[in-house]
Amino acid sequence: MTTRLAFDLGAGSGRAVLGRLGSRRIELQEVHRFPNQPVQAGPRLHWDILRLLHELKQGLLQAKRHAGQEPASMAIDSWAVDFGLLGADGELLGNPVHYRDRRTDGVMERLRERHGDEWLFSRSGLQFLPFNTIYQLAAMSEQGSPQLKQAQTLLMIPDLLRYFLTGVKRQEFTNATTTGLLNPQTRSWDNELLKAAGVPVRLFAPLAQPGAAAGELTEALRGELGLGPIEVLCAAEHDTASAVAAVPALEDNFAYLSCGTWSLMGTEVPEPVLSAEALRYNFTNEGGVEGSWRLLKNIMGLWILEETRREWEREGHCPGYAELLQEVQALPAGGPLIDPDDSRFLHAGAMTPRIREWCRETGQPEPRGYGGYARCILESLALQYRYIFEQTEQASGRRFSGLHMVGGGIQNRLLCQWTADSLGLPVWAGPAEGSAIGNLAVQWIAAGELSGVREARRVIRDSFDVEQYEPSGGTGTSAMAAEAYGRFLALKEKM
Ligand code: LFR
Repeated sequence: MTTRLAFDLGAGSGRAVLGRLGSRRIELQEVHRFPNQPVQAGPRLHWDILRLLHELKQGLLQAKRHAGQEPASMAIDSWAVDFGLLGADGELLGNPVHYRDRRTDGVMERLRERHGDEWLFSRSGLQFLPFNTIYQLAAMSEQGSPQLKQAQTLLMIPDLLRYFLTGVKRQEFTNATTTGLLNPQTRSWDNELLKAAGVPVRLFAPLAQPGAAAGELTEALRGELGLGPIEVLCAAEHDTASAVAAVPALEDNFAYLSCGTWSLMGTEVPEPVLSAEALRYNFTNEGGVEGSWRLLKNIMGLWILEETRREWEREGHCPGYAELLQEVQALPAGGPLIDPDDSRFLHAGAMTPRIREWCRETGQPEPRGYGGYARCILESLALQYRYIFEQTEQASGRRFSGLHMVGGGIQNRLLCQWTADSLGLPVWAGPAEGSAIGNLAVQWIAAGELSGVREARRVIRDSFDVEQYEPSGGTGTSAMAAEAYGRFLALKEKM
C-alpha cells in the first residue's frame, strides 16, 4: 500500500488529501483544508499566491503527521488559465492576477474582430471566454506591461507552486490546453497564436505530460519543514482534467458534469472536435489524460449562489445552506429564471441586483426572499444543464443514457435531483472529491500501481459511493420540467 498526496486548489478553497491504494481500493484522508481568498489591491484582483504556498507547506507537515512518514509522491492541481511570470533570475515578477479581474475587458472582442472566430478556434480549439490566458496576456501586451517585457518564463498556478517547492520549471500539458495558446492538433504551443496576442515565444518550453517527474522538494524547504525527500510529479494539473479522470464510468461513451464553483459539462473524445457546430455552440477542447480530449463547456455554476451568499453575509445575515435549501423546496414551481451564462454574472460583487435586472429585462417578477433567489439560481442551472447536455450530444454526435456528476457541488442533493428531472435521465452522483482523486490516480498510474485510467475508474467506482437519481416522473422529461424548459428557452430568446 502506498500513500500519496494530492493538493487540490479550487477558486474558493484548497485541500491536501492523502490517498492510500490497497488491493483495488482507495482510501482518502483530508489532512488540511484552507480558504483561498482573492485580494483586491488597487485596481487589480489577485490570488494570494504566497499564502497558498504557506498552506501547501502546512499540508506537507500534516501529511507526514497523519501518515507517520513522508508520502511516496505529491502533485498539485488547480483552477486553470491563471499564471505567474518569472524574470531571468527565476524570481516571480508580480503577484498572479485573478481570472475575474477586469483587465481583460474588451480584449477578447478585439482579438476576435482582428483574427476571426474561425481562425482562432481552428488553431486553439478553445471556447471564447474573456479570461482565457491568451486574452490576459494580450491585455498585458496592449498595456505595455513592464512585467511582460522582463518575463522569461510563464508558469501556470500549479506549475508555479510546484516550482516554489522544487526549483524545477515545468509547464504541464492539460493546464496549457486552457490557455488558448496551444494547438490541439500539434499538441504544443502555437507560434501564430502567440504572435496574434503579442506574447513572447521565450516564455514557453516543451510540455510535461500528466504523471511526468518534476523534481523533489528543495533541500532548503526540507530543512525548513524537517522533512525527508518527497518525489514531486505533475498531476493532470487542470482540476477539471483531474476530475474527468476520476469519473467512475465503465464505458468510453459518457457525459460528465464537474460541479463546483464552475459547472463543466461535456464528454471525453479521442481527438479534438473542431467542427463548425462546436464553434457555434462555443465548446472547448481541453487536454485530458492518456492523450484524450475533453470536449466541454463552462457553465457559470454554483458561483452565482456562492457570490449571492457572500453578498448576504456582507449585509449581516445569510441563512445556512440546509435552511436555504429547505426554503427553496417550500416554494412553488414556476418562479423566475435567469440565464446563468449571461456574462453579467461573471464578475465578483453583489449578485441580487443583477438577477433582478435580468428578470426585469425579460418581463419576469423579481425573486422574493432568500429562498426565492436560491430557487431561481438552482432551477436555472438545472435547465441550463439540459441545454448544454443536448448541445454536447450534437457536437459529439453521441447519445448518452445519463449524466455522471462529480465534485463538491453534488452535496447539493436538490440540484442533482433537479438535474435528473430536467434531463429526464438518471444522474449518477459521486465522488465529491473528483479532482483530488484524479490527481492521485495519475500518481498511481505513473508509479505503475494502476495500469491506466480505465483501471483507475473501475477502482474509483468500487471505492466510493455513487448515488443514483432517477427523474421524478420516471425516464423522459416530466410535464413540469418540460414547461420550465420551454419557458427557459423563450426567455433566452428574448435576450
Ligand atoms: C474549474 C476551472 C474551469 C476553468 C475555470 C477557470 O475549477 O478550472 O475548468 O475554466 O476553473 O480557471
